[in-house]
Amino acid sequence: MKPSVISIVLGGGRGTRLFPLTYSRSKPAVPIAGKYRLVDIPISNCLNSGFNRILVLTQFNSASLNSHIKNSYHFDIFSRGFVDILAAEQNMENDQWYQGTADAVRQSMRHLDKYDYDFILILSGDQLYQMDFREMIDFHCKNEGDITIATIPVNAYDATGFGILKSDDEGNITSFIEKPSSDQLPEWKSEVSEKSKNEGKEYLASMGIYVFSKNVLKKMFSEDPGDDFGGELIPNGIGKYKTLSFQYDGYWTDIGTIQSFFDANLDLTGDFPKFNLFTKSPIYTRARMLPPSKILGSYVSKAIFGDGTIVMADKIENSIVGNRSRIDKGSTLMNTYMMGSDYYQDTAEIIANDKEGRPNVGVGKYCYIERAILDKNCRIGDNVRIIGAKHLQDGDFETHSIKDGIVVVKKNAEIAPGTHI
Ligand code: ADQ
Ligand code: ADP
Repeated sequence: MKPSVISIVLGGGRGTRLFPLTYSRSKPAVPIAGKYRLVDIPISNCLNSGFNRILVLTQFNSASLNSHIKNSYHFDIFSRGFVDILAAEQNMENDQWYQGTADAVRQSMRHLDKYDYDFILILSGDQLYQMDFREMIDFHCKNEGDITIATIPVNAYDATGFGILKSDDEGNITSFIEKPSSDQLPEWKSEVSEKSKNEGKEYLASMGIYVFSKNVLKKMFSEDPGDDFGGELIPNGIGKYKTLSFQYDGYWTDIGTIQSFFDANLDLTGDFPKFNLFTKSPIYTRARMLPPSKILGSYVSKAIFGDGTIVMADKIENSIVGNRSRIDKGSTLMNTYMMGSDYYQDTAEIIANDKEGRPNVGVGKYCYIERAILDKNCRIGDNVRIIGAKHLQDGDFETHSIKDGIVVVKKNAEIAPGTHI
């Protein structure tokens, strides 16, 4: 019999490490790969696994996430599927926002009571990976788990940013520590495969992907007032509940920082990207009915183009050019993620801007842009140079921020002609 599953995507974190991309939109709504949003990844994984009842929990800047979900995920009336947003809300018993991941799910439980389900699959809203969750649920059922955590080997550098665990030969998790300090690390090494060992990945990390049997989760919530899964409920439950490690060996990355977001996106432009967009399991997103992309006389290598772009540039290399992007002649984009635009300007608008010397939406003439992220609807004037570099100091300015040596031009920003950043 098919297991009865409800999936919950945790999309409520403030996403401060992704500022300025998350300044006016929630983290799951951040555009990736030129045409998708972060939230499309966990939702597509669920749909491709055959689980079509999905709730997205959110609380910050939910407007653009709401419109994306509403416009993207429609189900016919016979499938009984849905992707719904549950925004933090006040009610008679509670006037607080979600205090953490567990609290967000705890507060949402009353909305789940109207559904039939045996298992809850809890997912993060900020990770890039392709996973068949059926295998994880089967593993949970076959081994009669109360809780199953998806795990992956990581190196010592990354280990301090994750929940780290140890398990016995049968895959039972015997201990768990959330974000250990580097001094604590040596005692948290695990037996891993020869391949992982050779790559220096000797710590078993929680991927923040959990399966709970329904009654177990309800019991845990009634016993443990903790707000977070990683910091409280999971470690407190070890020994009390059968907690299993489901080891995953595919590509998985957490995209919580500008650096990891930038790397994960640009990796897609390579010969053999770690995340494969071209698979039989589609990544769903909003169908936009845009025209095909048009490229006029540009040298292009290792680049991904969204739909409806108009590119007259000299050179586009190692870059992503998002939906509706317009790049004028003589310009170069290197190692850059241009998110694109929400709209096209009409000819009258372009002529008026040219007359007034106001940059048009997109990248103007003879610009050089390297190691940058251009958020949506940017207006980059002619002869602008934007060059990110590792040695640059972090900073936040009116039109852009610098983080990890990457220049992030803010949404709707206007960069005057001739500016050098
Ligand atoms: P973190 O990623 O640090 O660690 P957290 O920042 O709490 O955990 O975020 C997990 C997910 O929940 C994110 O998608 C975030 O947006 C969302 N979230 C955070 N606070 C929320 C709130 N109040 N309401 C709703 N959603 C919220 C977690 C685990 C680690 C594990 C890593 C793997 O705690 O053990 O190793 O994930 O990435
Ligand atoms: P983000 O992608 O940054 O999260 P939103 O989803 O809030 O932003 O905005 C995208 C939507 O807004 C698009 O669907 C587009 O139709 C609309 N939009 C935004 N700016 C304009 C504009 N100046 N003219 C027309 N439509 C716009």
